[in-house]
Amino acid sequence: MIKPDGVAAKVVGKVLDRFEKEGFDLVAMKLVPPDLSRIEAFYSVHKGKPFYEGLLKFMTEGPSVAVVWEADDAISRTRAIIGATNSKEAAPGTLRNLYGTDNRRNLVHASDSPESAEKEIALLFRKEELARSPVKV
Ligand code: FUP
Repeated sequence: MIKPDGVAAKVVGKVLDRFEKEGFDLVAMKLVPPDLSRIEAFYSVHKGKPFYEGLLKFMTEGPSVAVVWEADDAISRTRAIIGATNSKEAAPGTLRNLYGTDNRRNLVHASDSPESAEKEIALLFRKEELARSPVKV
């Protein structure tokens, strides 16, 4: 997911380009209007944490771009491409290092396990919107 800061900064193309260059296959993509209840469901695992309210406020600032990619070892490779959660600590050349700002405004979200990918994809896409189905929705 390219978060509202990435859309506002007009770096959507740069993020997509990076994944395409890594050989990831596009499965689904769309611009998602900010919708509080969906974002609450998306981040339900963080409910009650000190940063939760700020995270919701940021994620409802504007639209995000939801993308489903397919690749071998997609989850670990994506972590390496995007860098650490805190953009200030993300390794040089990672997307968050290049285009993120801090711990909250960190450009992208990436699923951290097949189970969270399944849940997150189901929150954002109908089954018919997936060009291939890497996970059951
Ligand atoms: P990540 O898996 O890298 O997206 O990071 P987490 O799942 O740990 O955190 C989810 C989101 O919560 C982060 F992308 C940004 C936000 N967050 C904060 O705003 N402050 C924090 O201290 C930690 C996370």
